[in-house]
Amino acid sequence: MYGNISIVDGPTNQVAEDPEKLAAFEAKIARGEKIEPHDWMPTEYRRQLIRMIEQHAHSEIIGALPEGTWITRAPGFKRKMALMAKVQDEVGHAQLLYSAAETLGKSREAMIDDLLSGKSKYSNVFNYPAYTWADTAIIAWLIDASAIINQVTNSKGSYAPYCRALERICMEESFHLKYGYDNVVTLATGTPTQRQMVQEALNRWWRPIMHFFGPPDKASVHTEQLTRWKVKMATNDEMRQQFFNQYVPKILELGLSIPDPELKKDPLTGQWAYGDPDWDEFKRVINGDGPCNAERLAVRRVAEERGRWVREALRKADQKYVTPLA
Ligand code: BYC
Repeated sequence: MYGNISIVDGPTNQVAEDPEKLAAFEAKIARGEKIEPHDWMPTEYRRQLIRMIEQHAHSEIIGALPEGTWITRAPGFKRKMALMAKVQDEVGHAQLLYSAAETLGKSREAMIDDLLSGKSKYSNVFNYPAYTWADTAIIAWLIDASAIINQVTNSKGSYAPYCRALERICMEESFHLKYGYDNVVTLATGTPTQRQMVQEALNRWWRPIMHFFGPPDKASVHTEQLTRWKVKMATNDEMRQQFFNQYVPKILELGLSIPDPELKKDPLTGQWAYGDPDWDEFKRVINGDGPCNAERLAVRRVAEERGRWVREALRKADQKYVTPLA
């Protein structure tokens, strides 16, 4: 129970909804209209949105960590400034997304508790280490590119607060993409050692980036329901294909190679075929057993503990402000 709204964990297809209200809701979505927080919505729509937006918010704050560790080691003052601004943006995105999820009735405290206890998921990609500066370049270029594909698509969706947050996030992400591309181009056109560094980083991140878009459509649990309700505006495989179409040519143009011997475009269908990116690894990582899962959550727990006094001070100041003096 969150506030006075009951949210059931686990599949809730069994919840009996008022058929008239459900039909009106679905007709509204079919007409392309947006749903606002005060509108009637099925319990399952609410639950799914909380799940997805909350995971997205967690991904932003955890996603600040791999790049964040490079702030003190960035090559040069300008790049340090740019990286600091990017990391700050990512944390700001989490703020926007937690606020959007709160409109559905789950408190921010409950969301953070679920992240720290391991109950809530966050994006697989942030459970891998950033060994070199080149890793941060690949993250800022190709992970932000993947995020933009996902977010621009879903910003046309049905839940208005999520769409508004995504629109703003995408504007900032487009700067990140340029920053990441600039870093990759610098390394790819630099010394042989720099070229090797960026190629090795690409080799490390390629598989996690394939996983970023979610499991293949045939294995996706939520896509059917979420596309029907226009929460997801494309399937996982469609977004992955869009990434191939847009970014494979750009990667090859830089003289880098893609670590998948089976990757090829079918000239007739225009679809990219690719090798199995090891979906077992994906499952392990999203269920808590990736190279950095424990470390990422441990860092967040320390941050939560260190920030406790600030939250308490703010809460007390707030109470003092609203409680009339005796
Ligand atoms: N990672 O039925 P499916 C950023 C889970 S941050 C982890 O296809 P759905 C950035 C899925 O949750 C931006 N888990 O799911 C920040 C489900 O498990 P549960 C991050 C994943 O929801 C800092 C199960 O697998 N973007 O850009 O229909 C620095 C079955 O999957 C993943 C977002 O968060 C994954 N990759 O579709 C730099 C986008 N994929 O919940 C950059 C928002 C799947 O049943 N999320 N799972 O236990 C989405 O768009 C959708 O949730 C997904 C998955 C496309 C990811």
